[in-house]
Amino acid sequence: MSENLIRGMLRAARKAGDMPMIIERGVARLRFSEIDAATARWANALTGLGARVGDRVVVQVEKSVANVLLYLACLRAGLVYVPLNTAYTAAEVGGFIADAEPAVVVCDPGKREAIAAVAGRARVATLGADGMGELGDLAEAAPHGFATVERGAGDLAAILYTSGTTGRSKGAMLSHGALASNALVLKDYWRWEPGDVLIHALPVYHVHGLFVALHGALLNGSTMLWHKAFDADAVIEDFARASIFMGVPTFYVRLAAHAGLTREAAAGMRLFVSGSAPLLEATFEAFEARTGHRILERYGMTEAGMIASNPYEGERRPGTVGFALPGVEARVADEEGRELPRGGPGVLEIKGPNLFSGYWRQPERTAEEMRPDGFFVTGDIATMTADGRIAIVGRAKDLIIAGGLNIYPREVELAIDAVEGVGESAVIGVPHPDLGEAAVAVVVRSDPRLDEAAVLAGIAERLARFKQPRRVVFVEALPRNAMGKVQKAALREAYEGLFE
Ligand code: MLC
Ligand code: AMP
Repeated sequence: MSENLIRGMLRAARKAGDMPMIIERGVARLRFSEIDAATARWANALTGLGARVGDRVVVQVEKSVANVLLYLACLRAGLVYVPLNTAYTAAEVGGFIADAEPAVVVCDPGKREAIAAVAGRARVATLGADGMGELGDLAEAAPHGFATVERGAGDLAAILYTSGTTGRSKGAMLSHGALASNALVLKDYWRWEPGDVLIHALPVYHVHGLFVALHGALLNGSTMLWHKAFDADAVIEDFARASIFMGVPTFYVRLAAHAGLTREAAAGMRLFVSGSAPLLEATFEAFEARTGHRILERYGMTEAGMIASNPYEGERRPGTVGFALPGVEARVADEEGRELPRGGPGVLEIKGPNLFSGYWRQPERTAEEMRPDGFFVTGDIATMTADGRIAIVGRAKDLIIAGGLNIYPREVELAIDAVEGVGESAVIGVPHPDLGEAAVAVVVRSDPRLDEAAVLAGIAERLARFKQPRRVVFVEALPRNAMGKVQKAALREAYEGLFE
């Protein structure tokens, strides 16, 4: 039997019939009844460009209806979808292309020249936010029939890049089976029901917006109210027409600060989900006081999709991420992978059908994070109660999460260290009222004339804007321990009040 993930979506679409699949600013942009023919046309366009089963398709385009069709067409044609953050610079995109070796690269028309210069042997095709561009034109003219490619559960559907703590990116390989199992578990766990309407305001190049939100709506045949980017005014306005909202904590911080967030405004909503970074208890409480809704916090990561969730009906406890999802095993372990007694902190390890299939062409790095018994080492520090409730209390990995986006300090340090006049640097995350955490660079100068602007200018072409430190501070020397390792905890403490 084919386990191509698209099959379940096409089945749900047939049931949903003429219902809108995507509504943008009040206008139905796509109906469920249209997606069979539309994805067939897009699949024909991709194969017309030379993409064959198993080939990678690297995609860096603005969030759009056409982008969704492109993703679904990749599934349908057995191509491996590789989405990239639109904020990545051409230099960063070039690195991903060199690693993924795609047959086709799809980019915004305005970036064609810059991307073509780093695309190597891949075919480059453009796709604008409105569906215009070379690929849009090809899809428009392509035949309406396409035989869905048979896929087994282990065949790859997507590769999502996550940077490593060494600064080098790793492509997490995600199979049709892993994505389907996670989506079906969430459909039950969060009680998706007929008639649910999802407000989709997340980007569609990460797990949260692409898999958790999009797959949920598509497998349930639910209409999505489509927001190109998060805007608190527009989201609150849509509460009256929707039932589910998903966001990163920054979305909830901004909603809670908005005068329009009231009990009446949110009265028709059924479920608010938060994840991708820790939700502060203060945000949870402010949101409940204003709306009466208790936000359901869940926890996940690129390599595993969703791992744990607060219950739908039981207690949604702030500061915790609930219980391991059905089918997922979780343990809190010491550095050797031995399970620790319940209650104390340790590294969270997990196992289940949701797990990735390894890092693309990096078996040695996959092996570093997998235990012999199949558990994956998340790098998050957690506690677990006797009845299995998990709280994420820290990170063993050197990672900053700003506004739900990951910043790997090592990658930023390498870029800063290459700037003329820099002796050495340490990049840390410090509390930020809007983003949760923000990156700060602590720099030792080799040239005393170096200033903050020069450091930032020196990395502007290399790193996406969101990775660039919000502040650069200069010190005489970095604090180091007896082993010579930079004491980041001491630096975090020294600068924790920087954004208050
Ligand atoms: C934008 N900027 C950021 C940023 N987003 N800087 C740090 N962190 C971020 N997250 C920068 C911009 O480059 C710009 O720089 C300035 O901040 C303001 O830009 P903006 O476009 O006005 O920002 P805004 O639209 O308000 O974006 C903030 C945001 C967005 C929080 C709405 O980042 C967002 O949608 N985040 C969600 C990310 C996400 O989907 N994460 C899920 C990962 S999946 P300047 O100074 O040049 O103007 C995952 C697994 C799981 O983690 O469990 O889900
Ligand atoms: P990513 O690699 O982008 O998928 O990010 C995954 C990381 O986000 C996890 O390893 C956690 O550190 C963090 N994360 C996701 N959800 C939560 C949450 N609810 N609470 C705390 N951290 C979270």
